[in-house]
Amino acid sequence: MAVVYIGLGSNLADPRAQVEQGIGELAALDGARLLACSALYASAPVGPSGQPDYVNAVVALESRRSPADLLAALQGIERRHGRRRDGARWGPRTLDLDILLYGRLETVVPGLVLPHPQIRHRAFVLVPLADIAPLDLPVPGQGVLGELLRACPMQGVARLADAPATLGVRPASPLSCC
Ligand code: A4P
Ligand code: MG
Repeated sequence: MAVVYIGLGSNLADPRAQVEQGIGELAALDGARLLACSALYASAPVGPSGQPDYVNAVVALESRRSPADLLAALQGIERRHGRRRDGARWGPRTLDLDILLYGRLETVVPGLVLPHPQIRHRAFVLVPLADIAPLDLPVPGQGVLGELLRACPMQGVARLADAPATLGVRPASPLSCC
């Protein structure tokens, strides 16, 4: 059993609805239990210019699935949201689900890097992560959440809405475990 943090992002086809539905689908995953959900944030695109702004959020799950099995489940959800992978790197997408942290696991295998290597560069990840994780959360190989947050430019990240109310989790309550 591990506490897993998953980042959600969308900037196509009603991004807020994509993210809210994605959170609901993560909450319903077999072998996982939703522990906490951040607020929803609007953010300026990191990557190619000329694409719409994003909606981002982060959830914490307690997972009995292996990292590879969880990634496969996330990619299944992305596909059901019409995600296509034929565009530019960091280009627009209906729904992106990244495993940010899987407990304290550090691994690099084909198709999976943990922790996600871009966490420290991404305010759209760090800000919602800090809604639901303690500031002393270790991000193996990168630092501690609070330090990463202080060092990262805010990149136009702005709170958009509370976590979806139907989930039955507290919206902005840092977990005491990691
Ligand atoms: N992969 C490896 N490690 C992981 C992991 N920890 N979690 C592999 C998820 N996937 C992982 O991902 C490419 C490959 O990464 C997959 O085949 C998977 O096996 P992808 O989702 O197909 O493509 P991607 O998302 O474009 O790649 P990448 O490098 O993960 O991009 P990011 O970091 O997700 O960035 N700007 C704002 N404001 N908000 C955003 O949400 N997102 C991106 C995408 C760019 N700019 C953004 C946002
Ligand atoms: Mg991705």
